[in-house]
Order: sequence, then structure tokens, then C-alpha cells
Amino acid sequence: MPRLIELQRESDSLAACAAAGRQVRDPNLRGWAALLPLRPALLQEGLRQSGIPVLRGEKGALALGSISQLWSAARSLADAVEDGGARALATELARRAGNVEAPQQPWLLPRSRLPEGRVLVMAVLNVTPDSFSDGGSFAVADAAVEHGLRLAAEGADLIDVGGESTRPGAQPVPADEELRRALPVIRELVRRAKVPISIDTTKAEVARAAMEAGAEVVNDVSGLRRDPEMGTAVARGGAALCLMHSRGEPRDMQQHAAYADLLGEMQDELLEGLRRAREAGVPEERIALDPGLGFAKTAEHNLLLMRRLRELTQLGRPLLAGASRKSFLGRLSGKIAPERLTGSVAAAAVLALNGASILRVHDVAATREALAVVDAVRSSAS
Ligand code: PMM
Repeated sequence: MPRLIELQRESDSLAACAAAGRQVRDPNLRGWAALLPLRPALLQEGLRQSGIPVLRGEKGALALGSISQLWSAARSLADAVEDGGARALATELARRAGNVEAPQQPWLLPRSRLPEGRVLVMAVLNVTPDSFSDGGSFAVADAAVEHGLRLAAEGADLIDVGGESTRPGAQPVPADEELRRALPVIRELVRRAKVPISIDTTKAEVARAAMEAGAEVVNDVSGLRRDPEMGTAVARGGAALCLMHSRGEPRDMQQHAAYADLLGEMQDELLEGLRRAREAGVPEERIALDPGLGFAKTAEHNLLLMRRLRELTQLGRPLLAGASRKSFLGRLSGKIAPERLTGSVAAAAVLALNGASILRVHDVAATREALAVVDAVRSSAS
């Protein structure tokens, strides 16, 4: 069965060469090595053809690469190789590599530079009629701006402004209404908050206006599926993009919550979103991926995803995730949305520990406090 060896130092390289039974031992191998049995040789050949260097020894072969390269080559071979033994090896290698967290990638924004070396917090600022008591649209915008400034002062690294509810069952809002709600708030926060602003929308028209007003991130919960112009709009506007996994539309998405292999199908669908974004001209380093907790997922799917989140780090992009106040947490605590703070902070800690780079949350101060602990635990490992 394949074994994965991390090659950080000279001694790791020498040990990997010894395990493969190589006469000449190279002290300079770095990254990851998959130690494979010599037979059947079809897996080695397949890996070689996918561009992975393979060194043979008397006892085994070493396939070398980053964990994401090994994972993705093994995953495609597991589907393609016909020989049963080689296929079983490829499947096992893909499974093992999938369990290793890939190194976190930076997320590049057009103007701001996000802090590195810790998990980031994206604050939720929903400007929908049910989120602020409605004293007329100016009063709502003022209250939203004040709330946004408070979230920034509490330590938010980004603020995500949304003018359309995406809750399960929510009805769509026309673009002009979404703009009427979100645009004044974005303009004011771009001027006054010292953190980058994101627009939570699935409409290219809204994204364009928000980018013109200074938004640096477009957060599309449809993962570029809903509006065919969205990819080009983001590429032209130069913003960063959050591609979230979902299926169907908010009004019917829970009918699509059926998976034979949740993580495998999500990886395929997120890769499809990445391909769409690249084809539209959005540079890869500007893209973050989001598992879309609660979107076309049952409560059980959400929990499984939280436990196995690190498998999505193999897609090679930073992971953004949001569990904050969601209904599956309410099912566990029996609490209504505004009272789900403790569960939300626990969920944020789990997500951060399992590989999320950015957390989308309502409660910034409490989350930052919990993340200080998670960051300390994570960095103690290296
Ligand atoms: N969840 C909601 C809205 N937008 N965007 C991203 N990227 N990820 C999410 O999980 C997400 C989102 C719904 O939650 P809310 O109604 O509390 O904003």
C-alpha cells in the first residue's frame, strides 16, 4: 500500500530513499514522496505520464511532488487505469493524499493586501429588510454602515455586503433593488472602513456597480453558475472572486442535496467552477473556494464537510467557509439565529483547524478570540 512521506529536511530525503531501497541516496528531495510497491508498475507509469517524477529503488518507487499534485494525479488514475491492482493503489494514494492538508495559498486582492500567517475573518453585513429595522432606506443604510464600521473595529479582515437573502427558500430580488440596498453602504464603507469590501451577489450587473464603487471581492454563492456574464465581469473589474459550491437556486437548492460521494462530487463541481473562472479570465491567485455550508446540503452533509474540509485544500486555493448562525447549528443547540453565538464560534474553530483560511461570520470579536487559540495550536505543529 502507498505510504506518504513529507520531505522537509535532508534526513527525510535520505530516509525516503532508504525505504525505497535506492543505492544512490539523494539528500535534496523536497515536497512529498509517495512510496509505492514495485508491482504493478502501471501506477508508476501513469504517474510519470502525468508529469510526476518517479524514482525506482530495489524495494519500491518514490513518486515526488506537492501533495496536491500527487492527489490530483492519483485521483485521475483511479478513474482511468484498467488494471485492478493499479487502480486500487491509485485510489488508496488519492485517499491518503486527500487527508493531508495542502499548504495554505494566499488570496490576492486588487488593491489591499490580506494579512498572512493567521486565519482571516470576513464579516457578514446583510442589508436586507429583515436585517435592520426599517426606518426608511437612508436610516437602513446608515445603520448598516455603522454596523460595518463596528465589525471592522472588532478586527474583521474583510466586510461582505449583501443586498439579497440567500437563505433556503428565499425569493430572488431584482438587480436594481439589490443595488439600492447595497451600493450606498459599499461606497461609504470603501471610504471609511480600513478593510477591503466584498459584494455578496450572483448578478453581474450588481457586481460591476459594486466594483466601480470600490468593492475588491465578488462573492458569488452560485459559483458562476447563475449569471453567464459574471466571470467576465469579475475579470474585467479586476476583483478577487469567492466561488461557492451550491446546486440549483436558493428557492429549490435543498431538493438537490443528494450525493453518492459528497467530497468527490464537490471537488469535481468546484473544479468546474475554477475552470469557468479561468476561462473567463480571472487569474487563479485571485480565487478562493467555499464549500457552501447549508447550500444544497443536509445538516449531516454540513457536519461531514466540516470534519473532512481539509480534503478540499487539495484543490490548491484558499478555502473560505461560513457556518455562522446557520440552521444546522440551531438544530444542535435548539437556539434561534441571533442566539447561536457559542455554536457559531465552535464551528469556526473546527473549520479553521481543518484547513479554512477565511471564515465568514456575524460575530467578529468572539470569533477572533477563538481563532487566536486555533492559530496558536496550528502553528505549534510546525
Ligand atoms: N452563506 C450565506 C450567504 N453568503 N457566501 C459565502 N461565500 N459562503 C457562505 O457560506 C454564505 C455566503 C448565507 O448566510 P447568511 O444569510 O447568514 O448571510
